Amino acid sequence: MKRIFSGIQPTGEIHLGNYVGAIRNWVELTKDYDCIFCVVDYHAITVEYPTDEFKKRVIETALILIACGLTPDKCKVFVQSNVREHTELTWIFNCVTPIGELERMTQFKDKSKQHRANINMGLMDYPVLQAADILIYKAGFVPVGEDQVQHVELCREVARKFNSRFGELFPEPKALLSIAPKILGVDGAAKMSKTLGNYIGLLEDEKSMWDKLRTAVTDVNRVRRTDKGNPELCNIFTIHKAFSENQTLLNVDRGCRTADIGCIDCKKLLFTNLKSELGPIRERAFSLMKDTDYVIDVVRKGASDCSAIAQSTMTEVRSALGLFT
Ligand code: AQP
Repeated sequence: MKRIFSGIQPTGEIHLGNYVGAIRNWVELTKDYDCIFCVVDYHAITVEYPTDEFKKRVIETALILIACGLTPDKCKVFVQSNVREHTELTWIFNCVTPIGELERMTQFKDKSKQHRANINMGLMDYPVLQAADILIYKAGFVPVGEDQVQHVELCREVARKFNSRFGELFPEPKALLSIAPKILGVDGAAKMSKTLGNYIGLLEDEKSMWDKLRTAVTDVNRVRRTDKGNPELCNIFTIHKAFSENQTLLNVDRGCRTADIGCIDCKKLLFTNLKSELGPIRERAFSLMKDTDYVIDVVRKGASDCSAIAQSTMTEVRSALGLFT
């Protein structure tokens, strides 16, 4: 069975972009693949974060993954820093990764602008740690949103460079995109992102969800209710595609283009469908919040299983490098 690896940062509330761009697809993939999912806490420390809240954020992130359906009977879920071999392999990969490749990464450039006061080595090395996360499990596929495709490409290059210098050890993993690989934020401009704050959170209360949805930017050329819109230019329609049936999509598409329906009508339909899909997930999440010991047990067991795989890969790596062990 082919193996899949993917990760999510504990940098804040998990949002609709994370869900339809990644997590929902991860749940589907557990049916056909041996899946490993990771809360990547070492990636999250590349930017400023509140240390006193960090453990809680890590557990909440794992809790949401489980509530979405990534249960221990279907896959492994663990916390990155609990399997120390990831950082050991990162050092080795650093020695085969060209600096020029890291400098041209879009995320590095964006985050460097966002965090001018702390452009640290970790921010630049982020994709190398990601390559180690993936390759330490010899994963063949990496289901991600569009923003991470460039990093998966770099991971392939790291694997190639390692293999050509030290011998064939790693596969070249491929990115797998979901049906909604890029969801914009409620501003309709930037990618929906935890740190940009332009998101709708999976566990937000319904009133706040609706307030954000109601005021979210649609097709900017549709100024008045009577103007005809273009769904292809509307981020709300992109989200609709992830949550609504074909017939609803056809009706919304036609209604928008003819101005038979307004943006609020369209958003109300979406909100109904959002609530019906997210309702059970939210219920499970709220019930897991009363039993965080269960979540901790899941990630501890996940880490123990993953450590065994990671240690075995590192034995091969050390031998390929000719290290004294
Ligand atoms: N807006 C998005 N649309 C589609 N997919 C998305 N993903 C994130 N945002 C969108 C995918 O979700 C997975 C987990 O992402 P992450 O938490 O590791 O990091 P990220 O991509 O940097 O997400 P954020 O919310 O933007 O986090 P911050 O603000 O902390 O940087 C990934 O597969 C990602 O592609």
